[in-house]
Amino acid sequence: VARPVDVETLSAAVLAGDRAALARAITLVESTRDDHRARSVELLARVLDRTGRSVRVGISGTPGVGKSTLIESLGKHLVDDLGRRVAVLAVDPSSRRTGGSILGDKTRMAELSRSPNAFIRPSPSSGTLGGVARRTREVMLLCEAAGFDVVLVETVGVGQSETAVAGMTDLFLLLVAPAGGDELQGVKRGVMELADVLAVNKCDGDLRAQAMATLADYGAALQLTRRPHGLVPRSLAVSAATGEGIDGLWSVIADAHGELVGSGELARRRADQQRSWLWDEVRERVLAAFHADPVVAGLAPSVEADVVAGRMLPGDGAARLLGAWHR
Ligand SMILES: Nc1nc2c(ncn2[C@@H]2O[C@H](COP(=O)(O)OP(=O)(O)O)[C@@H](O)[C@H]2O)c(=O)[nH]1
Ligand SMILES: [Mg+2]
Repeated sequence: VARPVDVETLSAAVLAGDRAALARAITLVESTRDDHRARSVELLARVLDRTGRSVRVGISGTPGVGKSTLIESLGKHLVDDLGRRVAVLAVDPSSRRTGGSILGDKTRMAELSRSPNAFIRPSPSSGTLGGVARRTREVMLLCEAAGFDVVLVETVGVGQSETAVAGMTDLFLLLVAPAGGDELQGVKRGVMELADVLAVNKCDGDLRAQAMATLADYGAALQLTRRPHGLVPRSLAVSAATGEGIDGLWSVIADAHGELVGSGELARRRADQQRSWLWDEVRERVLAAFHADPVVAGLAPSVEADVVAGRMLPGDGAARLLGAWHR
């Protein structure tokens, strides 16, 4: 976006499904420049009424579990067999220096990435999780406006990224690998509670029996998780590598989605998500304005030093900094 972008032309091209325009629109939305920010707000406003009509699926699992292979396999099924248009996005809190983008391995999605009905977009390589997540939500809207009717949002299973992804999608798919014994691979209880669908991958060859045993373990554990309003969680075994069970996986996802629509739970989930997105934006902007204040910036080092040395309580320090803020 070196040259000024005519937002009206760009939004029309995005709405017409022009992939090059979509890519340019995403670059604009991901830009941190103030003038780009203003344009991207205008762009999003122009396409807003054409968004929201996709099936949004969050996909998570530890590195190596087979997320990329699964997305390739599921994506091809959706595009080739079901005539859907699939966008693949990533929420990746890690920087390039500390491990790289999760979609860096686009080679595992070689065929899907060549399809005109698929759109694969790696996440920005760095930034706070909140910042990445905000852009991913906006990118998702752009993809919907461009006519993609399934959006797969991938995240690696670390820290809060699962919560962030579950907080912007309709359904959360947790992918696990066959495990030995009855240990549940250290999957945290909170993450289990997020899972609407759990798939044990690599159910093929020598791993088949182990995968089925793992499925039984997880199936039992899933039934014990708290589900205040949600779905009864589904679980199944698949092989992303051979494609076995991948059509069944989509049936399960589509079924669950239909149930969410029918019960009104999808509308509730999306309303909650919009509300938290609003307050995320407010928090981020308030903090940015706070840090940008010269008086606060001038005072911060000494307050920080006092707090670090134990001479001042953090609460007292915060009150002093906020008191100095010329808002
Ligand atoms: N046997 C078997 N291997 C798989 C399957 N899916 C992925 N793999 C292998 O597992 C490794 C990690 O896969 P990848 O998709 O990159 O995992 P990611 O890190 O979760 O994205 C690769 O060597 C894949 O070939 C599967 O269904 N069966
Ligand atoms: Mg991967």
